[in-house]
Amino acid sequence: MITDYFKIDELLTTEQKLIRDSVKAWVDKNVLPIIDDANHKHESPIYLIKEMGELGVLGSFIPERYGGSGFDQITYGLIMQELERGDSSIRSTASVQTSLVMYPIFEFGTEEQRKKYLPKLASGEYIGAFGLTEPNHGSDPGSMETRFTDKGDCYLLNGAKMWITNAPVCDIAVVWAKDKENRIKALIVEKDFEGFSRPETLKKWSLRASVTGELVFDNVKVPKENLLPNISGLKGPMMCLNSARYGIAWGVLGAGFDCFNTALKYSSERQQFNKPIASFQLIQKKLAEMLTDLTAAQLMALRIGQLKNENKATPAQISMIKRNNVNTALKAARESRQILGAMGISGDFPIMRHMMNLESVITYEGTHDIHLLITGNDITGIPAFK
Ligand code: TGC
Ligand code: FAD
Repeated sequence: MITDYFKIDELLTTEQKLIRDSVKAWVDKNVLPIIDDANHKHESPIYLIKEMGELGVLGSFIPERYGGSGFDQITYGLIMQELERGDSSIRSTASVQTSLVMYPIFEFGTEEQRKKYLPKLASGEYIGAFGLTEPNHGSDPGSMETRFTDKGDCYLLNGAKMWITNAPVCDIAVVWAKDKENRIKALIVEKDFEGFSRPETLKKWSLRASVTGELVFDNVKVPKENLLPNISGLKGPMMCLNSARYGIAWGVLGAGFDCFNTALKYSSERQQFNKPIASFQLIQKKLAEMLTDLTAAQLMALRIGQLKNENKATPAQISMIKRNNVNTALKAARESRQILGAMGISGDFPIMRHMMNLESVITYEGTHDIHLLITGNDITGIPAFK
């Protein structure tokens, strides 16, 4: 098993390694035995969220006084890596809860909102969702149609969000909507609010162990105290995405290395033409290139983690690494699947499951091409989106 070709562990603190190893042990015990079945059945093991809360992986960088763990950004990344080694759906739950629900409440909310929601989200008592994408607006969230109007004693919310992780099982959703001046704001919508429904999106061939759905608002009355007061504009959801995209850049390393190691072991044992297939140059090329690319992606993750800890990581750097690392992991999954031949499609190995999951990860949180355009904009000063 190779997961650290460049001795990156020597650059981690004892605490970072201890936390990483405890999450690894938890994944081995609780995720690996059930995850293939969950994917086959298209069922989410969302019951694991309470244990994830006990483990301290929900709100890992949120201060302890709000129920979080107060860990640094590299620890957050290492946690995401171990969770996604289990399955992208497990990492998705932790990253949505942490970066897309707890982070905006912590960063843009009032003290009352923090105290009311953060401890319950940290423990897993509450499940959170993040509503940005709409049926007509995915890559271009600035054109969203969901709106709220001021009715004096409350806000009235109308519209719909689509492709929302954990929507059908969420207790609260952080929903981005426009006010009458077209300013993008965030509202906390609770599951029991009248007029709020959350239909499930079925028949997914990817992230089958994660529940996805819509958030539909039909004249939903939202109490005024549920508006996050300290943010206005598209930069609000984008700041949340910076955090989640960073976590994904680490997370996919878990899936990528799991594929690589599965292929390495299989190719050492599988004999064809009276030799292990690992002895053939074409197999070695695949393995060597995979490890090179995964190791480079790992080093990028560590460096961006250091920059995040110093509050110096730019959104464009995060876009670059999200794009690079997801693509690297997906390529590793595709190459590994080939190395296993027919066995590559079997549920006895994790490769096809990771590969199908990564086909979502390369699209959500900004598509592969959108991140390329963000890099293009950053280096030329010319936005090519429009
Ligand atoms: P643009 O004109 O470039 O910017 C508008 C305002 O937003 C600010 N901004 C950012 N601020 C902080 N961080 C970033 N990354 C930012 N990107 C943009 C910008 O400075 C500006 O601020 P201001 O104050 O000047 O107004 O925006 P645009 O309309 O041209 O759109 C470009 C952009 C960046 C939105 C687009 O390229 C993009 O990123 N689209 C992707 C959308 C996306 O990622 N959606 C993700 C939905 S959530 C999700 O997928 C969760 S999956 C979870 C899981 O299960 O793990
Ligand atoms: P589109 O924006 O319609 O893009 C389609 C294609 O056009 C892409 O290839 C794209 O790169 C390309 N394209 C678009 N604009 C340009 C351009 N200017 N130049 C060149 N090419 C362009 N969203 C949430 O808000 N919350 C969630 O929790 C969430 N969870 C998700 C879970 C899953 C499993 C999936 C699959 C998606 C989830 N999403 C979520 C939605 C996700 O963020 C969007 O799917 C993503 O942002 C892309 O939007 P879209 O699917 O509408 O694609």
